[in-house]
Amino acid sequence: MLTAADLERGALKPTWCPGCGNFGMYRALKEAIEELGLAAEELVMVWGIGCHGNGADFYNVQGFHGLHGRALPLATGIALTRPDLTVIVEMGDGDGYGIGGNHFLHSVRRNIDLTAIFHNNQIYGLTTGQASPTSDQFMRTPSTPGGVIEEPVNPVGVAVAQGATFVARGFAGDIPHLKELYKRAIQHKGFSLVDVYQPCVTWNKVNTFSWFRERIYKVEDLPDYDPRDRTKAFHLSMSTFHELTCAPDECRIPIGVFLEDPDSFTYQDGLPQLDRPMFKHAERPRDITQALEPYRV
Ligand SMILES: Cc1ncc(C[n+]2csc(CCOP(=O)(O)OP(=O)(O)O)c2C)c(N)n1
Ligand code: SF4
Repeated sequence: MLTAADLERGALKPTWCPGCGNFGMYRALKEAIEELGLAAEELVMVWGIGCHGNGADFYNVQGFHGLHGRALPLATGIALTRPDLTVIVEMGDGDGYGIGGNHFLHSVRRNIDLTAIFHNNQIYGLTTGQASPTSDQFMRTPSTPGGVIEEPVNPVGVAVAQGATFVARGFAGDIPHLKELYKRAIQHKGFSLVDVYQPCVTWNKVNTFSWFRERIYKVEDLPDYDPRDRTKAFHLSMSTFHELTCAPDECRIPIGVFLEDPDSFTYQDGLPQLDRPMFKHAERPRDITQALEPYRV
């Protein structure tokens, strides 16, 4: 079984800026994997491109560092050929909701059995602070000096409306809560979205740790909390407006599991040929020593 320490790559330590929200997400995920008792050969991770994607260097797992926005198609291929594995995908908001937005939409409606974790820092971190699809309206950034004009993407609302079977939102500043979200998401059968508010301390000076702490509350503390109620989940997803001028008592940001359908029909369920994982259909491994002989130096 993997321990949190096993998941670290020894001397190769994360190079994220000191204080970056990625550290909290890193710790929460390592602990979630340990507490779920996953073995190294049962787990595969896929990353998109961005500061979050540098996690590919820091996790000691079987994994794939994909192209910008293309982590979900790669993960889909893995999940379909190896339905026996636990597949975890990490993406950024620019990566997954921007350039990869179409893949996000279709992965949700297909209900591919995997866990998608979005590092939502509401900015392009790696490319030095341009506006992303989840940047607040009117936010000034190097690419929007007059302020963002358009409405941000509402990933939780999109996923709920598109028939997602597990939708959660976490906060990188609440590691114990985030770890529990990760565990539930990984155990869910079907596509699991965990959108995580991950403060970028270098480029987003508005949506900071303290900004979130003043506004966040947990959906499970609501008196009528029922994660099976899609209509309520959608209403909840709409109460996330957090314009820059909004005072803490005027805008409250819910975190937690918005939606969970424990009896979901996955894409894999619709493919009876996956009863036997595809790799088991392949030929037995062959000895390629002879084929390599001409290249020996
Ligand atoms: C096809 C393509 N377009 C643009 C880029 C440049 N690029 C690299 S990272 C990045 C933004 C990453 O932002 P985000 O996904 O929000 O992740 P973060 O760095 O904030 O974790 C961009 C635009 C690229 N690598 N590939
Ligand atoms: S630029 Fe932002 S997201 Fe990237 S490592 Fe630094 S603080 Fe984190």
